Amino acid sequence: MKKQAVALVGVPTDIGAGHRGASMGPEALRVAQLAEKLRRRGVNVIDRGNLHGPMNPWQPPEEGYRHLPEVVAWNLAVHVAIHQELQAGRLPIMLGGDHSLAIGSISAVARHCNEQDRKLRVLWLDAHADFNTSEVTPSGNIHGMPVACLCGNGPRELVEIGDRVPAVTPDVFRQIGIRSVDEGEKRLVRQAGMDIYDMRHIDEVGMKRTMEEALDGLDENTHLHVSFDVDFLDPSIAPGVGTTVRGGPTYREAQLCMEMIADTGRLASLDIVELNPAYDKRNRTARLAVELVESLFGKSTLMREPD
Ligand code: 4U7
Ligand code: MN
Ligand code: MN
Ligand code: MN
Repeated sequence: MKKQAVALVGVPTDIGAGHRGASMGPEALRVAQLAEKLRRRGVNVIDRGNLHGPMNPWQPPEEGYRHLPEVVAWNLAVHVAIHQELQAGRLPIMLGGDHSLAIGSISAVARHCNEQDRKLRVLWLDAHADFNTSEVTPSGNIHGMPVACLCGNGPRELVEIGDRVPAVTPDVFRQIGIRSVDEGEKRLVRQAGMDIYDMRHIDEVGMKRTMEEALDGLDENTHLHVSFDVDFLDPSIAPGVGTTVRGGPTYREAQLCMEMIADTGRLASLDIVELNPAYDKRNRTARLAVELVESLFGKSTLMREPD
């Protein structure tokens, strides 16, 4: 059987973020040779180029949301592009862009799973739970709301992207690396019963057991989506993000996390989001992200040949 092709879809916008610059993420990942490095591993990579959408008007929030119409426009484009790649049998990698774009990508993945009668598991690698709503958000930035929107808690225009409302239920998520949850957000996360492996959990039981728990119950009919917010990583190794939170996974913990996901053989779609080259140093965070994605695609420290 021919190996599944990977499609890179660039989404150059920072429309949902609180800092400008994540719009440069796709190009930074290309400069760090994401496609070339995966090809070297025997992966067939097609770079679809970038999607297009509205400029960032840099306005204050209105009724609890910043740039809602623009966030909707970008996410509709993401939904269509990602669903198309999945339908064609490819493994899409969305190159963000800020994390609000996960509404478009994960709603497309959920729709594909419904059509194919597959189960969905989403690993949300992030410092943040991204479960805010317009009532509780301290910022109005929609990149702090995608998980809530996907679960049906958000503005109609975003909640209705996809084939059903809500696009997913909270039980599909496993959130890993969490260390910054806002006061009102904490209550919502508890109410929804979100499965959260926060940094304290990782400190106490280690990354190995954490990942065994987060990956438990996958079977041959499960579509595994990874939503990789680069601020998941400790800022000492990954300074190139807008919203740094200290106390994140180390280099080795992050590698083990990716390696254990690769070992499941279930990875079927991926977001790489929140990379902000304006905060980076010599593109080192992009290069680290690429290195971790290589592990996600099966690169291991033992010098095995690509299979
Ligand atoms: B990211 C924040 F207040 N929670 O809602 C908010 F701390 O996609 C940050 O995870 C959100 O990077 C971060 O504005 C969103 C804040
Ligand atoms: Mn995030
Ligand atoms: Mn984050
Ligand atoms: Mn961020």
